[in-house]
Amino acid sequence: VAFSADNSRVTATLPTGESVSVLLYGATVVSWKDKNGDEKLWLSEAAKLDGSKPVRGGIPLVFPVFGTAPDHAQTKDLPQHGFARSSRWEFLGKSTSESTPTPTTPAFAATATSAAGAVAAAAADLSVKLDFGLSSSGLSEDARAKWPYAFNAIYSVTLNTDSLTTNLVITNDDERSWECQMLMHTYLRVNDITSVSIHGLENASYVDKTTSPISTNKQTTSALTISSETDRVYTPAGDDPASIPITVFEGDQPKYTVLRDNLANVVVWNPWIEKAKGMADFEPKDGYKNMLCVEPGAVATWQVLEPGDAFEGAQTIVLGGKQN
Ligand code: TA6
Repeated sequence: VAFSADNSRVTATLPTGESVSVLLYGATVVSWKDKNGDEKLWLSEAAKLDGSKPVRGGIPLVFPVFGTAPDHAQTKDLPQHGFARSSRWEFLGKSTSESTPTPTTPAFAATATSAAGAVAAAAADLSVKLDFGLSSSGLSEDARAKWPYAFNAIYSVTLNTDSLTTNLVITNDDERSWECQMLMHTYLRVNDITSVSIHGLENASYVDKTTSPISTNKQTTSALTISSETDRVYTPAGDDPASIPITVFEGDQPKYTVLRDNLANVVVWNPWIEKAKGMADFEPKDGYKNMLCVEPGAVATWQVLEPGDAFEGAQTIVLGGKQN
């Protein structure tokens, strides 16, 4: 695994060519490339990467509040989507794992120079996990004043050969209980939004935030397509909503399958023309044609954490239709 880290970003590349790049600012994944070097995430050409504002693209982290919650005493003073995506996280380290033993015996090492040896080495199904941490002491004075609770967050980004996993563990280190929401605000890259359909949300109830007042409990009975501003908070049906895979197709080709762990909600967002025009850091303006936010989260309700409790949520984005 090739690896580089400086005081602003960490990048890891697998021997098979896949790579991931994470800013310490917000622990924001800003790039995920497949073995051919094709970028899988959308990043605005005007995204601020200097920490002056949350990144427009990649995978910003939303915690402890999704959106704004003016009626919620504990989080009403926080900026939209909370402080996780605009705080400086610490890089805690990396670990790699491979399922194929690397050549150790001299004979094997000798053949490693042969084609067979090279194939064996390339077959090593490597993965690399990058860990990031944020706690109350790492917050800005302003954030801590607005949300004074003791917490710890560990965020792991794991690059596999055919998927990317992001996992967030939040612990309550306070004597008081508090409640939170979390979401991974993933900007997936697509070739043409008008040929995209999203499967897995059939029969799911959703809140539509594009209507005023927002409308609740609407239903989808078929695959979702995007032809105007879309901003919906879905709760897939069934007794384990987090277990429903969400697959993004382009035409008849599955491009991404989003698997969730303990995140019952999925937000689907595309700003479309007018809202894209209205965001200064959204460039190019027709970039809405090349992105789709599919955002696993626990946002429809509040997760109550008693002192010492932990809440963990994860997503795995699998390339193609494969479902691990
Ligand atoms: O993900 C949906 C959403 O809540 C939209 O309502 C829109 O506000 C989007 O997030 C982007 O929010 P941001 O604060 O990053 O501009």
